[in-house]
Amino acid sequence: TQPVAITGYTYDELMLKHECPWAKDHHESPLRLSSILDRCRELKLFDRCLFVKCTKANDDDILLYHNESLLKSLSQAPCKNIEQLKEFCRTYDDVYMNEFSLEAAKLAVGGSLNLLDSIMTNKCQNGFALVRPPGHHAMENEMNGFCLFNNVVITAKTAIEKYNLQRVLIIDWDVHHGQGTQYAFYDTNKVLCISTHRYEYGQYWPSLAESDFDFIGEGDGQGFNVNIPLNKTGLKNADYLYIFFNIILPIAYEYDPDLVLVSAGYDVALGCPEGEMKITPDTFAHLTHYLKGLANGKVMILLEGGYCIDTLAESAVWTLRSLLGDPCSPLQACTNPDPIVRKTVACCKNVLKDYWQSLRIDLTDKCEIWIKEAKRKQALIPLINNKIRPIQYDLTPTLIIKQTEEQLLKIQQDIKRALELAPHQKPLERGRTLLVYDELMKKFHSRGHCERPGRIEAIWKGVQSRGLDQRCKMIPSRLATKEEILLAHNDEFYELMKSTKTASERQLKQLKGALRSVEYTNDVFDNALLAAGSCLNMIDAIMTDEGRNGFAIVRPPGHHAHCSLDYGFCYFNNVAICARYLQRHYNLQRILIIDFDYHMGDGVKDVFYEDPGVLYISLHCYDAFPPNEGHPNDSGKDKGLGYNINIGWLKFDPPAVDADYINAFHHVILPIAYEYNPEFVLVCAGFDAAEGDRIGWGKLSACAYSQMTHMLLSLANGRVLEVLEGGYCLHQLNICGSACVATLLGDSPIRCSEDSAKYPQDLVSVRTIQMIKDIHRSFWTSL
Ligand code: Q9C
Ligand code: ZN
Repeated sequence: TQPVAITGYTYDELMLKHECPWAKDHHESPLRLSSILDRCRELKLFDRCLFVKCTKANDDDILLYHNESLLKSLSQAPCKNIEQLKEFCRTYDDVYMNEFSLEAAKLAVGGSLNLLDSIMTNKCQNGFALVRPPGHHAMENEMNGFCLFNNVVITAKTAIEKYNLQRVLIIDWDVHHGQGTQYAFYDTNKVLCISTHRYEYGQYWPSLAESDFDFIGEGDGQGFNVNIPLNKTGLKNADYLYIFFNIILPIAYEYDPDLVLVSAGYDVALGCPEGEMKITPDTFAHLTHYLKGLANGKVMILLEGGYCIDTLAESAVWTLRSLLGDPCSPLQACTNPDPIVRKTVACCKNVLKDYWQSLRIDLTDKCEIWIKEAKRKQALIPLINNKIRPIQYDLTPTLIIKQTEEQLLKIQQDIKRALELAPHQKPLERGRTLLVYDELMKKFHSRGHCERPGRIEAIWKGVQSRGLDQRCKMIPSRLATKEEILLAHNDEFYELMKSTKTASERQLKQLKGALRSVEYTNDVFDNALLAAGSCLNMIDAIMTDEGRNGFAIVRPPGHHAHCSLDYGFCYFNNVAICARYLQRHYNLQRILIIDFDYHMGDGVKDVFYEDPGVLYISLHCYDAFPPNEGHPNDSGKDKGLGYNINIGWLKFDPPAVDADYINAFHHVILPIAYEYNPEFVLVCAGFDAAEGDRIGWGKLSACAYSQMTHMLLSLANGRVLEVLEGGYCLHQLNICGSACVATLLGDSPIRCSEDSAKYPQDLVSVRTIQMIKDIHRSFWTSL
């Protein structure tokens, strides 16, 4: 049995003594760290974490990046005398020191390294280094921008040297460009650096030419440095999600790192006077959640900047909660990413497209013009040449008073509203993942038919053999009532189905003749009622917080069943009934259904074809049964137009691979899902696109299923119910089904193991995604 994931954290009280001796109101203040600690304690988060002791790094650690002369001059800094200290600091760009600074900086490095050790030796799954001074501006030979030693660089180098890692991913979402980090790994592919930063064509500090998108690394490192410069302030959640979905996640998945390090500056958060961006604190839970899908969940967050105390603490808290596996709070209004961000992302993709196959969507000739435009604007701004530097820097802290009273008040109100919109819910005490399974559902069988009782048994055995049932809460099965079946079917059909219960052998045969690709026995009616009713029990349990999410191991499947017609091994449409039930009994306005069965759920589609209250997105092989259904250009009808999305792979050989499915999530499903902002996610969980299925011709591995499940957990407050549909290879049902349950429980999703699965294998799948984007752009602003 795999243990529950543990989250580590580290800090040291001494870090609170590092303070600017000549400007007590300096915004890189001890209060930053203490307010994070206070807020974590208030929410009792540390009670759920593993404390990792902070110890001072030794010189050898520091020398992994910095040189002797920096170390020497820092140890000889005239700490006792403020005037001399000022003279000393003046030779660096925007740093201060006091008598505690050197020790604090060594603790920041040492704490990070101890946390790395804990993660690499599996004492914890992930962790947060709550450290200061920050690090990402520090360079080989100099301190810079409040940073003394480069914590993240030394951590990455240690990961490579001590633990022999081949690929480390550094995500730097601090609002400033971590130039110190970029320089450290510019010529290596062992570290992939991805940074988003305020740039304004070079006007914004540190005003370097090399912070722009065209600096992509050199030598072995070509393509492994990704700069995403932000040429405008006031950017919002939708903009950062756009960047994540369109460039960061595709590259990160293709890179397939062994470890993820995050230079987590919260100066992009709403209210920070340095960044002047508008990211709400709960967004960081989402970003962190997606990074947890990589590197077998080995994710380490390192605190960098962040200067609005309220949103800094709240953002750090949301990051930590996400590491702990708490659900993300749904983000509001993720629409209309800024045109300037779209242009930048297009420029980035253009310079990187030869290195990363996953970026080959939405490439455009217009880019050439945008690149020229960006370079022209940049040329107007005097950039710093790092070789020619002033002898002395100004020591006055650049404080912020440019806002008027009125503006400040407005920001305070915005912050208040953002915090109210994402309140902290207590984590559920009762079991978080629910299961329903009942041997009675094995009763219905038809000799030799592939939709057979062993299917649900295979999943159940997979779940048991991994000890997952012990960590889940079992929900009892029950029969659906007639009224419930009528939520998605008509009376006539219900009665016809009911008649099979007592029908003679001869009558059953006659029924089978009429257009139907299903089998009838006297057991099928009750069995189908049991499947539907059990799903509804799961819905009730999730909606009353008995659990957070769940998997319904039921048969017969349902997604091909229409209002008045059984079809394709399906009788009652379990998932459609669930969605109608959520509308009727819980008054939900927006339900997302994701269908990853090899076949499209024509029944589900039909029921909600004109209903914008249900967004149906299906990934399937177009051309497979049912015929002539699920073409990408079929997008719904009337009020439901745009709410039916067919990711129908326009080929069946070679089939879509794991990376194609993951790519479809990044480029299509997630942007649309965030724009829709569902209150509940239902999944038609069919496993017949898996390798070796005899009905489907797919090639997926358990990796795709666990990754898809993981990504969906970021939505709807984590309310996700997966319902078994197809899947006819018992081995794959065992492996893939239990992979989904493990992921629902919060275990790290599985990495794609084979190289072939990491990136799209042929252009047909890429063209399919492109076609869907082009069709749906008119309905969804986020595309
Ligand atoms: N002298 C971090 O957020 N300001 N550092 C420069 C011009 C530098 C921020 C002003 C701000 C550094 C970790
Ligand atoms: Zn910063």
